[in-house]
Amino acid sequence: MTIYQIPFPYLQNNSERIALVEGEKKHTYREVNNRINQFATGLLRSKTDLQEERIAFFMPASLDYVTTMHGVWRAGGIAVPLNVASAVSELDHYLTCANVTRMVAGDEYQDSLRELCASLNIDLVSVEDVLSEESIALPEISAERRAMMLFTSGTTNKPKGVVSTHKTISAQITTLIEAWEWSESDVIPLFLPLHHIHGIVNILSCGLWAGATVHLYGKFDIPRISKQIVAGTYNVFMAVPTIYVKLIQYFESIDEGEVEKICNGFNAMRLNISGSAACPVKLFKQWKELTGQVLLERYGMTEIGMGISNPYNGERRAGAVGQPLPGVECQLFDEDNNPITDEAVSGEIRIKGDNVFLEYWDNEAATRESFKDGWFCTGDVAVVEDGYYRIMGRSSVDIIKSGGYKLSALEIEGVLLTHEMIAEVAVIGVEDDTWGEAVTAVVAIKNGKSLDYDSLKSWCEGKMSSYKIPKRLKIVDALPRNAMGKVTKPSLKEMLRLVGKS
Ligand code: MCA
Ligand code: AMP
Repeated sequence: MTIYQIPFPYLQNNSERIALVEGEKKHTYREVNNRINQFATGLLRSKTDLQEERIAFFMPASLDYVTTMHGVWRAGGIAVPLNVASAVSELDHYLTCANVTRMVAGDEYQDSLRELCASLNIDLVSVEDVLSEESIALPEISAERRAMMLFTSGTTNKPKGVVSTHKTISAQITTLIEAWEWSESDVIPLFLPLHHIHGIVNILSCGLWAGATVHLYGKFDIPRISKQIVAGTYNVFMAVPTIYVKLIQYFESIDEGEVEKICNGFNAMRLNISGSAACPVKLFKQWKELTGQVLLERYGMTEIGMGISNPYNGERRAGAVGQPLPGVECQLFDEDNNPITDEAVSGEIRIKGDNVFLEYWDNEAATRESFKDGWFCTGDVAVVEDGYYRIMGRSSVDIIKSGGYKLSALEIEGVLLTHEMIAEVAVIGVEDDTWGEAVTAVVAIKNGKSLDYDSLKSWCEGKMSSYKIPKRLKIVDALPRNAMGKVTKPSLKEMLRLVGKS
């Protein structure tokens, strides 16, 4: 038997159950397993172990994606799934930072990646190019070996590579299987991007580990997904708050009878989950009124997978994220690094457990700074009320959560500052009903120049992923600064929030 550390039992046992559904195509676990082995064999070529070679891939949710991810794991490489919505200019950083040597891309992306890969000496291939006719014995890989690198924005200019081991990923999956009672009878749609934990671990990996069926969508295609919901295909649904908002907006655009059918489809499910950003209490209540579903909100982070969750059985509280998951240690700390033991006193969430990542790739200093006494410091502030954690905010104003994506204000500012009209800029996230926070650029323009929103937006295209492009532009004479010369972002944020409400 093949030995590798992330033990997906239904794949290893060649189950004849359906693992993946891609449009009209259905793939059994046996079929997927064989394809993964052929791919891993092809990756190895004459080697016996990839020895943590970084293999990037650029493709939407598909059989090819699963083949590549698991193939890299089984051959002993580090999987580096990239965001297919990235601007090519952003990919350079990911590929260079991770020292990627091979890139597996879907046919539709090959042309746009060719020049970049050639300039970085990266072998650009497709899954078909790699697949071998036969399967050889694959390497035995210890649990501590590095398995995956995901890029996350932080308080530094450029995204950092978060490295997880086979053990980390297994722990992140198994805690959710236990807590949310995954089983082989589950059927779930997957429409979230596959370069983040939410799509990769919570949906795809939990589904495949549990022997469930995962329906793959290239994007959040509301009409197609709704049709399946009406047909009663799914019993579990996981999404970011923006998706629930967008579904409600969609309901407002279609006739009442259709809305009722879709809501009945949701009502019949065993579980609806919201996460990746705060679920407003108003949204929690609206969803319950429409569908009868009490959303299960949970809290996670790229570096830890999921940490805290409302209970599957028991009260799911609006505006709260619940209790630490099985195997996850969670403690609030005050600013002097003292653990907080009193309820109702807020502090930073710190996490310990097998679910916690190994390191930021090639960045010892950042790794060291993010741990204190063995605890991973999340930068999120919470309070415990009556046994339930409630997220109060983040310690950094330079992190923005828009539609579930974590964005670095500094990274966006860095690009905007190269605009010839812009003298100074502060990027902030302003409270927004659809996106949670809307990226907003507060700009002081150079003397004698002018700038309007539309021209700024088109200038940004191609320079950053489209979801990072500011949704709003506010022109000011000069940025407000404190006595130290630092831009006072919290007061700017508050000012623009109030303007937005008026
Ligand atoms: C799309 N647009 C956005 C966003 N997404 N703008 C701001 N923020 C966004 N998140 C913009 C596009 O640039 C485009 O702008 C317009 O909206 C339509 O784009 P489209 O792709 O059609 O939009 P959509 O399909 O409706 O996408 C919205 C979405 C997507 C489905 C909510 O953003 C999404 O999949 N978000 C989830 C991300 C995620 O999985 N995060 C988890 C990471 P224009 O029209 O101007 O060109 S967090 C995580 O993993 C941790 C561990 C956790 O806790 O879960
Ligand atoms: P990411 O690094 O993209 O995985 O984003 C992780 C961040 O998302 C966390 O540090 C939190 O700030 C935020 N987050 C995730 N889930 C929630 C939630 N349920 N409520 C509030 N914030 C959340």
